[in-house]
Amino acid sequence: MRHYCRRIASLLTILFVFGQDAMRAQDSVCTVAESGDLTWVVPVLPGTPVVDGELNEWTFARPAVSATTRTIRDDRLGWEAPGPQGDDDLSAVAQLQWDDECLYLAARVTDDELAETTGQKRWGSPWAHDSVVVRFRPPDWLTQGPRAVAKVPDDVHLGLSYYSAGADSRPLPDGCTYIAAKTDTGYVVEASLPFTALGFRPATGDRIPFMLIFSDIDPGKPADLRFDQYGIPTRGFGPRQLAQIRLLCPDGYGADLVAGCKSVRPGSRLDFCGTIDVARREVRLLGLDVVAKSEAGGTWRVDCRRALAPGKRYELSGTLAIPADAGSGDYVLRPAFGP
Ligand SMILES: [Ca+2]
Ligand SMILES: [Ca+2]
Repeated sequence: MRHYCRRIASLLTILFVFGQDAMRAQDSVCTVAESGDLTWVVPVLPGTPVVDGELNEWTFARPAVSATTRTIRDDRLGWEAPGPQGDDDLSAVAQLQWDDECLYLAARVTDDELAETTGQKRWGSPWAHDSVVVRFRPPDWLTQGPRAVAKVPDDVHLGLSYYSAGADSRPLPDGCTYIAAKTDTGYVVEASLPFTALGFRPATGDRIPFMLIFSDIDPGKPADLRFDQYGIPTRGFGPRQLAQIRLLCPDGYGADLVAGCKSVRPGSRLDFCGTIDVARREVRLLGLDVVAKSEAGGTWRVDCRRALAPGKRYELSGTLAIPADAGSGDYVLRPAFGP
């Protein structure tokens, strides 16, 4: 909570600086400021694919993750250690979807040589195989919050390793499953990863530190070229250096808001801050809905009309005047969007 209070204090400073953008509704203030692009946001739209190794229901026109020599070296969206010899050696695109139960991942990997894996071979490390390793840092605000469902490690690695036809896939924990299949240029992977493996029930707007690591074993090459790997998107290995998955609504945006306190008194004031990512197309923010958890508390809206452009992150901050006739109790804040 101390962290949130510091954040609120700094954002209220921003509110002062960008005061000309503030829109007032009675005594409430809601300020919206553009804060950057979505370079480090991995957008995830809702959907429930059939996980069968066929990627027919996926589109890769705008992949959530694109791992190529260019994106790693020129766009500086990740690291390589050691680096592949080019996109034919190792490159990939990946896409994600989510529903109330699972995060789904599909990846098309280009790999010039597959390390065949038989049913008799013990799996061992994902880095000893051609693998798509999915890494999460389940955030404390979800794993220790009201939607927590299971205790999980600080760092979750799931090795989605290629396996030969007739062999079994790598066993994964917590109900996670995947199918891998050979293609003319490498292999594909399709996975179903229950949110219980990340320790919480999901909600639109959730942000989860995340990266993919593509591991490549080429057994027929000289010793110094038999292994290479990409990690993307990431600026490093700390939780704040990873990119973040953002769970979006069907219209392609996601928001999370933090209030200074969850319970309010009539006539009091409530500070808040938060972010909105807009991934797909322009949307119109109408304001903030303050929704009481009990029916007696009522609901009201603070106007904050603003068009939000795609490809951008926005910071919201402000303070709400709680009406004198509002009921006491717990409230949640929700951004309201409309035409
Ligand atoms: Ca290769
Ligand atoms: Ca390989």
